[in-house]
Amino acid sequence: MLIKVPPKSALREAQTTSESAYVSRRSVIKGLGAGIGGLLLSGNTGAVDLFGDGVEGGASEATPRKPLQFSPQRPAPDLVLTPVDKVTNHNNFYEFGTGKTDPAKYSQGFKTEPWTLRVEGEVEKPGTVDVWKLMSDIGLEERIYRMRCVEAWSMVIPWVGFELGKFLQRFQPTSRAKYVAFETVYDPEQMPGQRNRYVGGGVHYPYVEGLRMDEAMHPLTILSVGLYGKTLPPQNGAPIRLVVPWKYGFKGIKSIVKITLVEKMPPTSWNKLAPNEYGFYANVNPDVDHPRWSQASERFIGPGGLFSVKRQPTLPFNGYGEEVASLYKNMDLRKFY
Ligand SMILES: Nc1nc2c(c(=O)[nH]1)N[C@H]1C(S)=C(S)[C@@H](COP(=O)(O)O)O[C@H]1N2
Ligand SMILES: [Mo]
Repeated sequence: MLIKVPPKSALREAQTTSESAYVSRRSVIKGLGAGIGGLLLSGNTGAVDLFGDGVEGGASEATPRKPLQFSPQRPAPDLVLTPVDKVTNHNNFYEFGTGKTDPAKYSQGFKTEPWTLRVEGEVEKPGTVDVWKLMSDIGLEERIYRMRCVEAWSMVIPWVGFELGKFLQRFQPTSRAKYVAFETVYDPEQMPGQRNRYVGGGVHYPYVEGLRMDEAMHPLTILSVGLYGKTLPPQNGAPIRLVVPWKYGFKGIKSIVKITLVEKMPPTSWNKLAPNEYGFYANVNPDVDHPRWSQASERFIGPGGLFSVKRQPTLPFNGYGEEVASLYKNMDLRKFY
């Protein structure tokens, strides 16, 4: 069994664990109080299914959905996990409505099988991946990350996933690849918010997001396929979604069907809707307020009722500054918000 090596910059210690037969080692990464548990599930063949320009075998041979069996780890001592019922019942997924409980209510029949993810653009080897097969091949790990929504609430979530950078490398990005564009599935029949402008909060669908290439390749950036050791529920972006822990939550695009490597900065959904309120970078920053509210503090949704949320100071880069601040060293973060 291969062992996941976490980013060197952030490695604090490695511990053995016997919590699960699948788990060979747990690594704890610490950066500015942010804990990241890294571990690997099952053997890693190192192979992603690249099928050239088509999906192997066609839909009839698509890999069936298999539930994830992953033992959640304990977070670093200074991190308190948001209970799973809050992670899965307080969501933003406007395709299913703008209320916080709408996604949990209206996404339960959402069909995520089969699911393919297309990677194209500035790559030597474009391809289409069977996402359920990918999950069994790529080597999954758990990452416990802070999550900070631009609306000023926050959670701590144990994700299951893999590094986006390692995944992208397999398609061989060209030297012209400067940005990565992501797209959510467009399926108005299944997504009421895509059928009706009011239900969908006025967002122009499909939801799109983007990262600069160095952000996409950063080891903290993951594609997630699970949380709390289980397959991602539909309301959290099943079967595959982006997690960029130092950025506001809206960068974490859900239910992704396409990734395109591009030369120019791609359009992003919230930026298109309200460019003065939501930038492309969207790095968590206590010093740059949203035009309509302060970002200096946040309401942490932890154990206890939704009404016992704790006010706490917002951390620059959401607590991951040690790892990522250098990506922005010559940039005015007030201008590039
Ligand atoms: N496709 C899509 N992705 C999305 C959103 C959305 O409405 N549609 N909302 C974003 C916002 S604002 C946040 S805060 C996070 C919420 O993720 P969670 O519900 O898993 O906590 O998803 C992001 N990804
Ligand atoms: Mo958000």
